[in-house]
Amino acid sequence: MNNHIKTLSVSAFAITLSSAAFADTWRYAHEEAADEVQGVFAQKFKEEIEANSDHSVQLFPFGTLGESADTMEQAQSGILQFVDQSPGFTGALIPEAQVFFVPYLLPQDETTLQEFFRNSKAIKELFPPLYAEQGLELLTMFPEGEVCMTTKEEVRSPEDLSDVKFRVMTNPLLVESYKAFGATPTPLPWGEVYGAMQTGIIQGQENPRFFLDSTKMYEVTDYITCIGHNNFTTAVMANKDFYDGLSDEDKTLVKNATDAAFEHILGYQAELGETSFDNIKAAKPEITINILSEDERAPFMATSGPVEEAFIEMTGDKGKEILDQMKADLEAANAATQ
Ligand code: 6CS
Repeated sequence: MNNHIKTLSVSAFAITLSSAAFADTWRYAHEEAADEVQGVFAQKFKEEIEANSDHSVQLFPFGTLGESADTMEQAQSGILQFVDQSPGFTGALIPEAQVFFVPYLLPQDETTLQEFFRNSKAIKELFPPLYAEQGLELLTMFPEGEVCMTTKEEVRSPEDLSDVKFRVMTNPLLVESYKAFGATPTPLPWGEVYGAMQTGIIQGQENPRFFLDSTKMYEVTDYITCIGHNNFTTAVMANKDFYDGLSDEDKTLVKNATDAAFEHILGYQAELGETSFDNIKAAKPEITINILSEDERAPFMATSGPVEEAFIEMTGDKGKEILDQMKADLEAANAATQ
């Protein structure tokens, strides 16, 4: 081989090596199906990463790698680079994230809600160090829609929940919240919920409107009741060692992809919230959907103070700081959207 050819083939080898070193496949797991809200967010993130770099993103929807607790462990250990886990499952790891289960804390008005998620100091400044302590880089949090209850019997007041074993995500504050609502809370991972409703092990559960439709939860339930107590929040994070090891260019890539997916999902989930009850009524005309009046909501709303206290007992000064900041952020969002 003459020297010229030798140099050429060595540099071709070097180019192959360098692109192998920098063009990675990043694994990203989420808690929903590919066409549900978390899946649509993840797909947009993947498209942005792949359109703007040589990296590729492999998506793992719910069920492919286990339950939420499993994918969180995989993300913490670095098997996964990205994970979407909702605060509903993060209670044991980051107790402060349970603040999202103080009833009636988040606003019902969609514009105010979006303003809050865009600008919240609690989300952007106070939560990231708490996730970092668990080996996670918090990338964003976003809403998935108004949470409503589905039950076998009609619910008009807390008394109607007194004989109801009500499934909640595995989260101590959500347990407190449903105790305060009068039910017998039963924490279960998501994969067990449809079967448990079908067989009568539980008689109630809650989820955002779109999820009641997309998971066909209406098939195993007769009443949907909305009391305006919450909006489903989820969080996307990266393994912290992986994230810290990224070049500045790749950190910017991840940030831009997150921002694009965040903007995309805000509008997407709001539209789904509008159409999902029509779909449910079309699929099961005999279902009853009750949006409780202000008067009917009053006893549920009265639980927010005691549940807030339970939250502060569980989380101490740090939790109080977050709750106070959330309230300040919500006031600011309210003022900005009046
Ligand atoms: O209730 C649950 O467990 C599930 N709900 C939603 C809306 N997303 C994922 C979560 O696992």
